[in-house]
Amino acid sequence: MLGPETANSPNADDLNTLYWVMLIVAGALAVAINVALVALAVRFRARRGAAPRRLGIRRPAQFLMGGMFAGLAALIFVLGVLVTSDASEVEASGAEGLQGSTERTAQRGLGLPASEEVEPLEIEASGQQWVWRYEYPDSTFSYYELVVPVDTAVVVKLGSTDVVHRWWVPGLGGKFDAVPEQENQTWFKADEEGVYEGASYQFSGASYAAMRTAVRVVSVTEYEAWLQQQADGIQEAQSFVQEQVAAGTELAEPEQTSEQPSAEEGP
Ligand SMILES: [Cu+2]
Repeated sequence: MLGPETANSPNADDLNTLYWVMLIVAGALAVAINVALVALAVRFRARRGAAPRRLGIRRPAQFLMGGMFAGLAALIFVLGVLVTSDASEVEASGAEGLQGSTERTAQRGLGLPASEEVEPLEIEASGQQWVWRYEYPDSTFSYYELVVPVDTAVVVKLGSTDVVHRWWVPGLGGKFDAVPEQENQTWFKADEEGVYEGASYQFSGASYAAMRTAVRVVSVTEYEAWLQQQADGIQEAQSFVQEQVAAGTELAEPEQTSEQPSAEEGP
């Protein structure tokens, strides 16, 4: 693949724009410099019976060229600052997104005042060796896969329980560090449903390569159904454990003792 992954979020789009601008400018410069080099070599080359001509450079030509390169560098720098600061601005959710549709808010009797800013969906992403844990506003959580609604501004609050991890889903934005005891955040607004694969990019211990993630973007109704299902599943698992604990420890103990000898077997 020549270019970066297709951008499906405004900030990823900004980064891709920069990528292409840089690539084209750098490519054009490389071509121009090499063409000039060959042209000059041909023009001033030594001929049979004649000494090579000495090329005298006039000062203004040096200033002109130097000025041009400096101007170009300054232009790229300013463009980089503008585009990256634009990429960090969290956009508002769209009409298809969570809380975006007035029809849906009316349906659920939420009646948001028109003037009120719609808050983005906030997700707590916690890196730990070696898996990502996502916590949703209602305290429901998931591991590895983050499920979010389409066309919705999602702010990802990054944290870590152990070492520095890096969150990166190329289709949805840039790379961001999750540092223990520090807050960092990024955001995205997926414009299309689908699964966006994340990548491991920062060494965080032996199994860091397996510390992948995925963002599954679904419709708002699917998201709500999933969230409910996930919450029910967690609730079920928790009450199961509580029942086991309440039923007494006799259940767990014999199992443990029977398991122990097998662990000591082997060379
Ligand atoms: Cu990691």
